[in-house]
Amino acid sequence: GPYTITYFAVRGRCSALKIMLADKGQEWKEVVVDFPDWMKGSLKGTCVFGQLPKFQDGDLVLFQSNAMLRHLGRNHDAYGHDGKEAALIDMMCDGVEDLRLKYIKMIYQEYDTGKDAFIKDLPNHLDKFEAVMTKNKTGFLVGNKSSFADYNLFDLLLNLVVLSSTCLDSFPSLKSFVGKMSAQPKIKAFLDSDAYKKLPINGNGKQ
Ligand code: GSH
Repeated sequence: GPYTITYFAVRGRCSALKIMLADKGQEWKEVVVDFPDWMKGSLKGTCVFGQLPKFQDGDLVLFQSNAMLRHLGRNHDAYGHDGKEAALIDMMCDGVEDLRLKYIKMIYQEYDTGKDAFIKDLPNHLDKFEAVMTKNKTGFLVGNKSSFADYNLFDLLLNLVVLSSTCLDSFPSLKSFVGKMSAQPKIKAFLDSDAYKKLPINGNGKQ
């Protein structure tokens, strides 16, 4: 395929888009950057916001993982049927981003002191996604097929289940969503692959 992903050797902010690419039957190249090399600064200096991931689609170069998801949504028919669905998909993706940022902050800045409080507060965030998923009835957040927001939510939920194995037990729609997404043959093959399994979720080894 025309896609190249440049990132550190973690799942992190590339996992959702790789799951999406896998489900869409796409191939991609990967450039893995090790942290000592990154610290030298020459690649960082070429990144629009000084950070990875970097995503290339031919001569288009993108930074910001959610912009990458949106681009793939446009390219692979995962951005709703019309402008209204697209707006709702954007909204849900931003909601996923809010929760992902809380997760990342806890993992990198306050794992030892904040993990228990994060898990305790998690239902107050998951119930919002549960309500949307239950109301929509199709097994997806918006409309009747998977959008980039679904892949983003799915990836985050996989991380949250690693953090707290029971966190979805009181959210049947989310639990069924994770079960169904995980069982999609192309997604399952990707999640079972060494390429996926060998990568830690986060760069500091915490999960
Ligand atoms: N909002 C950005 C996105 O979604 O892509 C966040 C990117 C980000 O936080 N990148 C981190 C990074 O490049 C790794 S996940 N850290 C190294 C650095 O800042 O020098």
